Amino acid sequence: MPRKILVTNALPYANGDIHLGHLVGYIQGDIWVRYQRMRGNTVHYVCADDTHGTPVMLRAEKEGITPEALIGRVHGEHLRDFTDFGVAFDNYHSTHSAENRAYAEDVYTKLQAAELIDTRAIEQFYDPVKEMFLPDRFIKGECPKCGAADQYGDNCEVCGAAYAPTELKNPHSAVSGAKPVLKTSEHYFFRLSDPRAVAFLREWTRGTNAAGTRRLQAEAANKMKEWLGDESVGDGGNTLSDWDISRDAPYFGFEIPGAPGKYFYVWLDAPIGYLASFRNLAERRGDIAVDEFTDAVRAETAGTEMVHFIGKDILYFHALFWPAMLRFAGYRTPTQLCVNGFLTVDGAKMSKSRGTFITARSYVSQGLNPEWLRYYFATKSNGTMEDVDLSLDDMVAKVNSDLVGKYVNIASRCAGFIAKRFDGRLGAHDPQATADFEAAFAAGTIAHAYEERDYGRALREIMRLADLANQYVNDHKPWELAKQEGQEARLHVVCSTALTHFRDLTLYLKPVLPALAEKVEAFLAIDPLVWPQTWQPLPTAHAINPYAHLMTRVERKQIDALLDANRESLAPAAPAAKVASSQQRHAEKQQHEAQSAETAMPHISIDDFTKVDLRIARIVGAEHVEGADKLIRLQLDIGETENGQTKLRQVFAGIKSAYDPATLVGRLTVMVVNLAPRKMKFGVSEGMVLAASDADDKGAGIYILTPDSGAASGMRVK
Ligand code: B3M
Ligand code: ZN
Repeated sequence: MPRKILVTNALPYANGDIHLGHLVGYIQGDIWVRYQRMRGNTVHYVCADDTHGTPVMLRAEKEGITPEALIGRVHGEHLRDFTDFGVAFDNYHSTHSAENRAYAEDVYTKLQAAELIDTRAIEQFYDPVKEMFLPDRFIKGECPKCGAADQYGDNCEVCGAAYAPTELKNPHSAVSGAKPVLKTSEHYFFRLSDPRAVAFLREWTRGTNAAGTRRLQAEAANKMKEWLGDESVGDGGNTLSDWDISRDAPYFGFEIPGAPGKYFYVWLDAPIGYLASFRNLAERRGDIAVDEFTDAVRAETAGTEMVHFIGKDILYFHALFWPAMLRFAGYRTPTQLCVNGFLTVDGAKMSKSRGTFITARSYVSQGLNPEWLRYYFATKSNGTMEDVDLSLDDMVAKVNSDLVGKYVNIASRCAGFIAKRFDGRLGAHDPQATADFEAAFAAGTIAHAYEERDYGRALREIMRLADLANQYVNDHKPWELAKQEGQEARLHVVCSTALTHFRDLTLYLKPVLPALAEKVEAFLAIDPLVWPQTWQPLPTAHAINPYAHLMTRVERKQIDALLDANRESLAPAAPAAKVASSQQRHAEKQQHEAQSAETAMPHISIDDFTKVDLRIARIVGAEHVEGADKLIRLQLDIGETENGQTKLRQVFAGIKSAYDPATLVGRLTVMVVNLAPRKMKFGVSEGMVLAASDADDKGAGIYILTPDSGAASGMRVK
């Protein structure tokens, strides 16, 4: 019986570019889907953009467009990136869709009916200027543990402490710079602490699905044990707390039915987006019984599966909240979570300053072949949650030696003789060679490895076969047979046999290298390759097409150019030239509450840049500000006069930790003069001065910019 599987990948946020870190999980998912289809199983493969939440709302505002316009544009970019990397979803939808709203409301209403929704008042930071509650990531201040400046509201990047935003010292809103105030509001909670939920999750996270496969990888199941506690101890060790599923207006999302001004938290409707995308697909296709995949009872009878590919940073949401939501709303629960680790590049976290924070787009536009990356990622995937390292030299070596040197080489050494000597037609195959080839590997090994997502193992096995196929060509040397009298028939058999081996290797590589496989199918003039029931050689007298180039070698210099491109396109690189004025509190990175990766700043046009009026300024006064921990009050001469008098500008700069005011007087620096004046507790700030610091203002100090000698107050900087 063929399996019926709904497969999903995590929904990327609609507020940033797809980068190579994302692609690890998407490529793993796509390979699995292609493998399952080659086995004759029915797979629906869906994804969508995750569109709701504060970061999208604020970014749209900053760009001066509606959130709908923003998510529409990003949707196009994301879909193009996935398509270019061969990640072929049946549907790429959006969480901002009618289907998603309907599902979210249905799930919520059913949870309410099951008495699993509670409301209670909570106190939270509120930005009085922007008039909105602030997510933790939009509050900054000094770490309550180590005092490090400019830390987010949830944890300190210097000492690693986790805390509540209310514990930050000198908190400020990253949106407006204002000092947040505490404000109470009513929130909606999903009662995960309910004994029914805890009991269900204990069973679910430990169990196996109908096929006998564990729902969670061993490491994930262990993590769950930590989170869920052990029922054999004391009170059962339950550590789950209720989950806050509402956010107050203004918020970009779905309003909660019966709760005006309250919105579903982005993480509530994000996974529901899997179902929404699937329903949208089914509606367009018309031949999919949606309920068989989504309804608890019907899914059980139909034996359908639902498999989620996710990154390890979102395990918590997918192994606790999501199955519990589904279970108590009467939906089917996931059959399996396939969790991947993070990507490192050359053993380190992706970094903008090293150029290893590589976007999917830059990879493609630099002319690199996406299948090189698919192959390399596959060789490094073993079905566990371990991090995947992209070692750039190793990638060059593996692609060149495995794919070009071993695999493609078989065809390129044999195909020409078939075309030139045998009118493009194959001859008989060599039964002994084929038997040896087939006997060399256990037929199920590769299939099993694919099923378990141990692609590295599958590829090692395939490359071992490629070695054997090459050995056969080396042993029989068609190029010598071609020169020998009376060896015509032998030459025909050797080349035909090698091409049959090549066909077999292509079949096994096809889930990883679909575009290459398609070229080979065209070259060999064969039907799309599927997993064979019984083995057949390429038929005698079968006509193939002339050999066309299949894959080029990757050169290290292409990789270096890619790194350069990513270094250049990303600003600011560390150490970052950054504005140090206290009023520059804007969230430069539109970071989601749960997003850990840095996001690149979008490109701007020269017109955008020239809107910033930068001038040389002479510091004529500098003094401490009473009651301010970080600020120095600067009086700046930018060559302006009023009634014949030099007119000074006052700026409050957050450079107190680095400078003694006395040493600043008389110096030249760079000032943004056309920043809207801002009223602060200590007076009006009429611009800002530029200073450098490391990316996170951590430890490395603050350095104000100074022009070369010869520059004078009032000169333009451009
Ligand atoms: N958008 C976070 C992420 O991209 C989040 C995933 C949602 S999956 C339902 O990793
Ligand atoms: Zn700290």
